[in-house]
Amino acid sequence: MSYLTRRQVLGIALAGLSLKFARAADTDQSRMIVRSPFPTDFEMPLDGFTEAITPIDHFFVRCHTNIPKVNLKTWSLKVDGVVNRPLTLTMDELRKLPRTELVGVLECAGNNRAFYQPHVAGTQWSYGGAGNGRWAGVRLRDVLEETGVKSSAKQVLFNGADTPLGTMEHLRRGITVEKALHPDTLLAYELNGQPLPVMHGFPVRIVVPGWAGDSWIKWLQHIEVLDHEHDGFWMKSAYRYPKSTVNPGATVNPADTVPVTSLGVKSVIAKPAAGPMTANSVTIAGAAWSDGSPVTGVDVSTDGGQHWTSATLGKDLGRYSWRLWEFDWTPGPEGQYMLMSRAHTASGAVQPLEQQWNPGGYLWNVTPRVSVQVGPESYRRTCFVCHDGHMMQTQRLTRAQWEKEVGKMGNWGARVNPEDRESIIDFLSGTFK
Ligand SMILES: Nc1nc2c(c(=O)[nH]1)N[C@H]1C(S)=C(S)[C@@H](COP(=O)(O)O)O[C@H]1N2
Ligand SMILES: [Mo]
Repeated sequence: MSYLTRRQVLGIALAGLSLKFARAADTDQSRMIVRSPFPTDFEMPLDGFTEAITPIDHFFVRCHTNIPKVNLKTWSLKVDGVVNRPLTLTMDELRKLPRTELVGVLECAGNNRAFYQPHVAGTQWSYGGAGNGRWAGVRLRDVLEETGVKSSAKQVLFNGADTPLGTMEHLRRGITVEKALHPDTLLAYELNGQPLPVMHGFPVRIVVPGWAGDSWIKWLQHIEVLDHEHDGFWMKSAYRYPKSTVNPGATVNPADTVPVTSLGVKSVIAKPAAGPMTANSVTIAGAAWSDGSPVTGVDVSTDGGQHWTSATLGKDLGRYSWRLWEFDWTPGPEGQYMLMSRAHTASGAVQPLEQQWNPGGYLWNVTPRVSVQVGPESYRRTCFVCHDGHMMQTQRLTRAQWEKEVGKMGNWGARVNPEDRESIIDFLSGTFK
């Protein structure tokens, strides 16, 4: 009998893990925040908002139930309802229609839900329930025109291949006929130049640019044109937003709500992180998007909203895309600084300074606030010669230990001016303790 070495055991365990991931995921879980292993909800980390296009292995995932494996050989897309000529399309037939593409933000309606006060039940997304993809496929309009939509049509309902769990109703979401016939609403079969990944709806999903993710049905297999508004659970009870302002924590009568549709204007600060500044200067950076009205500017404040300065915008990838922005900042004297960003659009929409609470925790888009602490000039000019601030940030030392440490650094060659010593130790021992 032979025993496995630790290395062998580890190797087998890792092989098992990667096998499992290969089966379950197109997404590299190691880069994602797992909000729920099942049903699968993976969040993009904050640094994803510095990427112009979100790579597939960085793209958030939101599933209500299982992830179906669709077999293209047996798959087809049925289109019926109040149409003159119901249709069934294979992938080959779909691909023969004119191909079109756009870059667009997919954002979960419940993104940032974790920030609502009072708290709201549901997936506790921080910022990363959003991604910016290059979607390619055909116009939904082209398919609907082939079927001939009757004038009585009101809503277009989408049905995916995932199956309900327990006694829940099958997830079906509808969009207005107007949005369905909009030339930018797509039946997408590609993301970032690749066949749509399984997790993101292979073989076809609906892309409803400017609208929240709940309308972007994945694993599409049936499109039904209705002459009424679908009154299933997922339209009637879920994904609804109050028609008017409600008090935080209030219960809202369903009659006073409407379905979630458009996203609001929003910017996100990807860096720096909140906490002590780790360098003398920093590029404040992030992304900004809206409901499809072009983002025309992002203003940045470093003093809690008293003064605003325009950030530099990155490349314009189209009106549904997010736009990267950045702002170089060298802080003034020691102290606490509140960084904020505020996007505005061509239609005159401005990112709000206060968030409206709502019972579903949807459509969070308030100006982000990141509080950073700037050390005294003495600390910055002495310690940042050799360190970025991360080394100091990971220490938990008493004042006596910090005194010793500063002495040790002096022995290693750091130039610590005698008149700076006290203020450096004050800051270190008051901050990293
Ligand atoms: N068939 C189906 N489509 C779906 C969902 C789902 O659970 N099943 N989730 C929706 C929600 S709530 C969101 S936010 C997006 C997430 O898309 P992603 O997983 O590609 O990021 O898909 C939408 N489409
Ligand atoms: Mo969502």
